[in-house]
Amino acid sequence: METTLSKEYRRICRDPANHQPLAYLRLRQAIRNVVQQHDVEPGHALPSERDLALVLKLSRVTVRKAIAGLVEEGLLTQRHGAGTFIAERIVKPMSRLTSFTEDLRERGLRPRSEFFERVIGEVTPEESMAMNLSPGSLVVRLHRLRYGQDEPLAIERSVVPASVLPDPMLVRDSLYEALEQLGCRPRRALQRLRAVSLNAQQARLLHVAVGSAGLNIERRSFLDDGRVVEFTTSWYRGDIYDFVAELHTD
Ligand code: 16G
Repeated sequence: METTLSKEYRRICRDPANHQPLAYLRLRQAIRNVVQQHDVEPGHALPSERDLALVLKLSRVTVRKAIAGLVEEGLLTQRHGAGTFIAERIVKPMSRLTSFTEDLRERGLRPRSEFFERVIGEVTPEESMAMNLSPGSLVVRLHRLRYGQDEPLAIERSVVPASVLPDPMLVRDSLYEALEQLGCRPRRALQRLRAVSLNAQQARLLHVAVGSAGLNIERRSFLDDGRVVEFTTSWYRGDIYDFVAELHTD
């Protein structure tokens, strides 16, 4: 990995299109790139801080800073006494409002969805309460099984006001990409996370045993003007995902 990484780091430094003056951010990008390009697989160890500093002619403080940010993002994990590794589980920072597609691409995994439902219909009483919509409003409903490479990772049911997303077929792979194109990418979200045992149908879809641990997440996302843009309920596989949050004292 050391040579691939140092080649990538040097390439970034020489790239005239790269205007990043800070070495630790360039190194972070180089590590991200080698993971995304599958030049190094999950579970592999990163060269030691000392070796990286020597090979890349950087200070250890710079290398440490680059690594710390990627540990926080969930791309790398550190095991005490053993070193730093490319994360095997998918670590999802809870402080960033990202999409499934973005999360997977960042880790070099190919996202894919199987649609069970992609329709337009009338809002239910529960949805109208959750989304602040008047009874009778139209909504788009998506029910999807979400894959990373060819492995099923999550089941998602999303509801989006038709006033924001007029045609369900505008969502091809990513809901957030479709919303972005409409100028309605969510800016803020409220999320509730709950531990669940996956029922028979969910377990069958996610290729795990019935009763396996899952994470049930409800997300309500908002536009800048306060309108609710999505109400999504997801069931993520508990054996693969870690949700992490950074906490601060007041
Ligand atoms: C994530 C979101 C979900 C959102 C989806 C959009 C969580 C817990 N949930 O799965 O609310 O609708 O991403 O992904 O993170 P997409 O743009 O790939 O369709």
